[in-house]
Amino acid sequence: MKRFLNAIAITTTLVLAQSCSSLPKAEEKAISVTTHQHEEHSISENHHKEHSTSSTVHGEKKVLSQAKLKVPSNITPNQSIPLLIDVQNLEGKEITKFDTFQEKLMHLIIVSDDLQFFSHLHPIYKDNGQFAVEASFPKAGGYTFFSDYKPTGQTEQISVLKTQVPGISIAAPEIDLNRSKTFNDTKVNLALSESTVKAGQEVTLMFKLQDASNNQPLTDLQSYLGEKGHLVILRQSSSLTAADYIHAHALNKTPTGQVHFITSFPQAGKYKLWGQFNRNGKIITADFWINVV
Ligand SMILES: [Cu+2]
Repeated sequence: MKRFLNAIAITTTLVLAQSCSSLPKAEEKAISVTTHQHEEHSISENHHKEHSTSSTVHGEKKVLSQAKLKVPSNITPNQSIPLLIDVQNLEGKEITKFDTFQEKLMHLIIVSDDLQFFSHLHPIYKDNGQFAVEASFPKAGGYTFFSDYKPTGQTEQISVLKTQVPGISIAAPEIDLNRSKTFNDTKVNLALSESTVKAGQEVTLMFKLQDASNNQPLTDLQSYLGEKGHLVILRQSSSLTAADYIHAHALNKTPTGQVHFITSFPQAGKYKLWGQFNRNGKIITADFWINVV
């Protein structure tokens, strides 16, 4: 149980243009990825293991930050786990000033690597470049974190972090391409502007939200993090990277009970989408799969 393996470090630096869909042109974001997997450190209560990300150069925009994730050395499923994320410049010096965007200093998306689990959290800034948040992990297996933040005066950064919840992971259920689902008292229907979604092609994703009791369009949608809705998209992959991650913003003008997004999918594959909406103070997370050819 208390063993100590050598760290395996995998470093990937990638650069890509993320589509930021409320804008007519794709907005470019700098993205950095590195995975440092320190498997199974020996334990002491406050001993965290670290995973870190590295740098990227993106066009003329130089990326000047990296993030490190600290998690307890042995994560038990379904328990509240304290996470720390340290943001630093490339020399390892903490970054202490961040701009608020979409109402928060940091947006953190956590998914299980099979894309069955999704969580959208907002870590709180503590001090010395460190953010803290609690998360719980439903089952054993790999998890990927997309940490989204904006150091003051810089472009938005996405750092990809990974951790492992020990134990035997259960096989993921089959991919379900159903376009109409009910989430508690809300029925959500996803319609696409294209009958076949092709890689690289712009597509409008239309979420139609109805009250499940009477099938009437929702009239009690409110803004969520400053917008009509948020959409996170990930491509199914054996090892998730920033290239698989899309965060789209809702279009402003849509019919009652509908939230629309425009995006494009960078490559063929199976993608999972999580649309998030605020129904009268309660956040609805509506997940769907899309096949891109
Ligand atoms: Cu957020």
